[in-house]
Amino acid sequence: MSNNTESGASAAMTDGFHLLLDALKLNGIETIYGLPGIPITDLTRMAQAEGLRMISFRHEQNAGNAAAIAGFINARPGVCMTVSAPGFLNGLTALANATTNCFPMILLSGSSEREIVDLQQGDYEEMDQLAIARPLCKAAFRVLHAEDIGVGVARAIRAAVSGRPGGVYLDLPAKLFAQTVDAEVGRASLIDVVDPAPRQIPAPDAIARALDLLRGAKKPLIVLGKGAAYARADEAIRTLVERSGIPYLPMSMAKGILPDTHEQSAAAARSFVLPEADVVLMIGARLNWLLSHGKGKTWGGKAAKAWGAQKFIQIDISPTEMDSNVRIDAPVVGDIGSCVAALLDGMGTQWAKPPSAWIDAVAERRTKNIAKMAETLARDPQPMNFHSALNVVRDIVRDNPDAMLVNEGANALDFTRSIVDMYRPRKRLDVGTWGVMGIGMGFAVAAAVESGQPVIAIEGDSAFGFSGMEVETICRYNLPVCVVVFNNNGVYRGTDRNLGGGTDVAPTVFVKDARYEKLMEAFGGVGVYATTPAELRAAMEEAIRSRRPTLINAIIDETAGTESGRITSLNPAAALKK
Ligand code: OXT
Ligand code: ADP
Ligand code: MG
Repeated sequence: MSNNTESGASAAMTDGFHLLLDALKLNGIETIYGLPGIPITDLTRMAQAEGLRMISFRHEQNAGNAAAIAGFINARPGVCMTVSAPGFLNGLTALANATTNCFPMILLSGSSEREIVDLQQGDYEEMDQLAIARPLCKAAFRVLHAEDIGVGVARAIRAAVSGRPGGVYLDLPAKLFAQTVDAEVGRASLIDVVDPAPRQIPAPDAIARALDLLRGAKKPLIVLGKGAAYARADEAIRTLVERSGIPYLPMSMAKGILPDTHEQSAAAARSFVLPEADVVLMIGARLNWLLSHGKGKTWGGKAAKAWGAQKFIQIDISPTEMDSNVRIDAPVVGDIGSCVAALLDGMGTQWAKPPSAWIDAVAERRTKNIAKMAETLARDPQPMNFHSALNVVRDIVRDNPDAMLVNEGANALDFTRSIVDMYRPRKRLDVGTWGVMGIGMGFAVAAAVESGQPVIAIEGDSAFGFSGMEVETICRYNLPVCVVVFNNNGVYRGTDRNLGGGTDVAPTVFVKDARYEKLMEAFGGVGVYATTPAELRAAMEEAIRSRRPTLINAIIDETAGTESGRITSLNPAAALKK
């Protein structure tokens, strides 16, 4: 672009559109997930022209979820771009969810003109977006001048990935894009962020304290969370587990850091090890609801904690995570890679393994549960149930360990988590900390785009409905995604009755025998209606082989599910029944 100067000479100019794209490119951002419209339509076109990959969605929440999980997969911020007010709000749920899950993400949103918004004069899509985003994300910034775009993007990147990762909002009023700047000045204003997520080395005394506690343990346990998967310290974590000989429990998205078939995995003995352990080493996992807040029945009842019978060592990058639910006896604050390396240094090579009584007890419970599970999986009921269907998925994932697995639903989630073993890190992507439905197709798109690997999405029929229209996106970009809808005719199951006796079906019940596979066929993908494990197996194998967008409508016994899956007790009415 060039403008005539007063002297008549031509000076190269740039503008807000290009400065933003240049700033992203300079920092290694290759893909933008978004949805065009005023004021960002041209920005999305220019992004393609400038060599960025623009993945355009049907609803911003799905684009946001895609960006969030791209952040988790790559440990770099995933970027989502939305239009003002309604588009921004659609993307905001994903930004808040990313922040809750500690995924680095940047939501870039066009916004309306400050002068009009602030006087509430009724601008097109008027909304004070910055104020609304701020409490829902880790950081929020607005850029008003094209010369500040470089700083705005740099601040967003640092805020998203440094310390505890999270979601960042960057507000870009429409006028910014058309501002012009001398190209040389513009280029000089951009920042190539140096060391965006600096290592945080733990204090030596914190390491010594943790090792003292671990050394004295009779029944130690390691809990691996999704922070451990995010940290990409896979080798160090494996060495720590194996050298220490301590049984470990992977949280859902930590499955696969070590293969689930590892002999030290205590996943199949969860309800035994949590209350029994005397020293628990938490690595990148929070003692939130998913771990019963570190107390109560799951952990051996009141007595266990009150008597200090259970001690906690916690490795986390966020110092304020310590003592959030129970006393942390040995806090280790730092990045997981550095902390685990320091623990390994301190342990040396002659570390004594835990007492065999503990190892044997865990192994016994594990073997018993695995045998029980094998028995259930071997059954072949008519109609197909969660177990017989997941027995197929389990084999397919075992045979394709690099495939990405997306998973949401209630029973469809909980049974998949315990039945389908994972073999590699960062392959299992699910509803996370909030247990949120709707991540499915956004995660599946990003998993395919970012990894290039086949994606298997195991979806409850309700869960699928939250993002189902994105099968068009999957077909449009011809992504190797195999969606399996576990169709049990409703939320949890399909047999509930209208308690008022009217003609409306119960709130949890859907149209019977819905033909979800036709949705995929409508856009040129492959649709399969599967009523038996053999049909499901053949369809999944073909989907993986062909890499064609596929939706398998897996018909599951509508009576098979339980209310809220494994978390029935969290329903308020459960308290009334006690
Ligand atoms: O030790 P024990 O004996 O206890 O046994 C455990 C393990 O040891 C054992 N195990 C094994 N055995 C043998 N072999 C192996 N390999 C093995 N591995 C494990 O198995 C058991 C269970 O193990 P697990 O899973 O590790 O242990 P547990 O006790 O379950 O762990 C506790 C938790 C809390 C960590 C775990 O349960 C967990 O992670 N839960 C997550 C639950 C969750 O997030 N659920 C989703 C939310 S539910 C609800 O809110 C839904 N909504 C509402 C809604 C939402 N969420 N979002 C939005 C935006 N709007 C609305 C809706 C609408 S779900 C839902 C839709 C549901 O309908 P669908 O049609 O989609 O789904 P269906 O139910 O399929 O119909
Ligand atoms: P899960 O749900 O699997 O238990 P959580 O999301 O509750 O996991 O916990 C993840 C934790 O990991 C968070 O407390 C976060 O601060 C921490 N974390 C994330 N990345 C790192 C890292 N690189 N180093 C240390 N801690 C990290
Ligand atoms: Mg269902």
